Amino acid sequence: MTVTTWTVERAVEELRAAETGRTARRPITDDWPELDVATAYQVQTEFVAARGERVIGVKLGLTSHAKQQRMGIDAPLTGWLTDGMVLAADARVPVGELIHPRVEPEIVFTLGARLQGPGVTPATAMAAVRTVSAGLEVIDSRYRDFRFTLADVIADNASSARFVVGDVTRDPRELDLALEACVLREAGEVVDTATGAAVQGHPANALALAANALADRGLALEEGWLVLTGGLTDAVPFRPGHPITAEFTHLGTVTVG
Ligand code: OOG
Ligand code: MG
Repeated sequence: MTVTTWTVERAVEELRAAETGRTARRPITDDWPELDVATAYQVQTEFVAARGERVIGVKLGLTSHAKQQRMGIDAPLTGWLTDGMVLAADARVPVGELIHPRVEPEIVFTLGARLQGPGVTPATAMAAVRTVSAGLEVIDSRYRDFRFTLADVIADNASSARFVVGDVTRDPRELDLALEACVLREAGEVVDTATGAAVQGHPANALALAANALADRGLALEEGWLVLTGGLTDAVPFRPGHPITAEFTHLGTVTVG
């Protein structure tokens, strides 16, 4: 019989070491196959707390077919956003601080009211939204080759690293976000396209999903928080000198270089 010596604390230490040492590791579940989703969310909370930063919102992961297919996981998940993850508009990707960054376009909500599940519908979710913006998320899995199970990626705070939010803010009630289009370019070349419908049929569904999933853990989305609703397309590996741009129909253009 093998006795596992893994604990939440040990998993947090391993992920922190991978992040600060910029060394991808093998999936935690290779060493700790018993790691379940509930325990993985405990690891996630402690892993983020270890950064010593302020939580400013929530991200959804694996909300689009493109992302689910690429990562081989068909369940959406949530992670935390902190003030230390924010990049200024047109910022450089801090490649010297990251392992193997990838970039993906997202639709971003700013909440004008607290949103607490259970029972949040897309309509009640949207009633809590103040503005909608374009964003680019820079993900950076602490696992080698971005290879992980659902529990692994939850523990790793959904591969969070950095993100940038565009400076155009719109009232989502004036737009049909399912039809909001995004053209993703790398060094000027179109690499992918999508509309907001890629995210759970409509980004409002992703927001409701986040509120209800957090409620299962006794948590809520707070007024003023940002919510990244999940990559609309597959993520693009970042290469210095090859800026990535997401151009949206009504939400403007966001670039990281
Ligand atoms: C997991 C993070 C997923 C998204 O928007 O789907 C995510 C990964 O792809 O490494 O941020
Ligand atoms: Mg993302």
